[in-house]
Amino acid sequence: MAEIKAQPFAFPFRRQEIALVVIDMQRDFAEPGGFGASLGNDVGRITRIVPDVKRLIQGFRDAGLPVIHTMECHRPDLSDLPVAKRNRGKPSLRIGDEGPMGRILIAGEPGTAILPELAPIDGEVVIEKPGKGAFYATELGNVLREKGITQLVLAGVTTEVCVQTTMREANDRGYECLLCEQATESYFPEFKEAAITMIRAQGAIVGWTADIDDILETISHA
Ligand code: TIU
Repeated sequence: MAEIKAQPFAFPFRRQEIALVVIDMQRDFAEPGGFGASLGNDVGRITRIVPDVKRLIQGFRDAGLPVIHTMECHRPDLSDLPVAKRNRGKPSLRIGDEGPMGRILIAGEPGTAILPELAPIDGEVVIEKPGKGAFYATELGNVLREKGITQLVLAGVTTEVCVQTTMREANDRGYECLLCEQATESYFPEFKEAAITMIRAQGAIVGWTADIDDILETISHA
């Protein structure tokens, strides 16, 4: 059986059952004036991983493997936004407020869009999610079931918030999850390192982590 070199041990690769899930590579988390910046974060860290996320997406496309994108966003009437989420963090601009890129984290607004370099292409599933995890209140579980997917490679932002939450949701649902270390980022480098370490601890208690080149190497020969 093919394997991807990974930690804490090799990831058992099943070509027919694997998909890439790219979490929340949106302008709101990566550009000044968006949600991430409104929480006081240095958003420049996020843009630095764009070339590697792009390379990973291209590798999956070239191998004919599915790519799924997620976007953290809410309905314009805020009916899917808990008051507790809106008020959390005392942001300078709250979700739904008008910012320089449109309304913060609202579906259809310019700032909520996926970064143009990483935009989905025709046929790729885009999941709009109101929570940090991509399974809560979305169609992701059904989409994966219909495609026969049981293994997820994860990329995107931020490592310890939406990526890790999604990975934990997936792990509890029985998916085998592999996090691409170079294609994920946090506003806090120490949180990225800690998330990677805790995910693969205890014999991959949440999942595996791997180097981007090791993932691309295996999928390119599949
Ligand atoms: N604030 C933060 O680190 N992340 C989020 O709010 N959302 C995602 O991680 N996508």
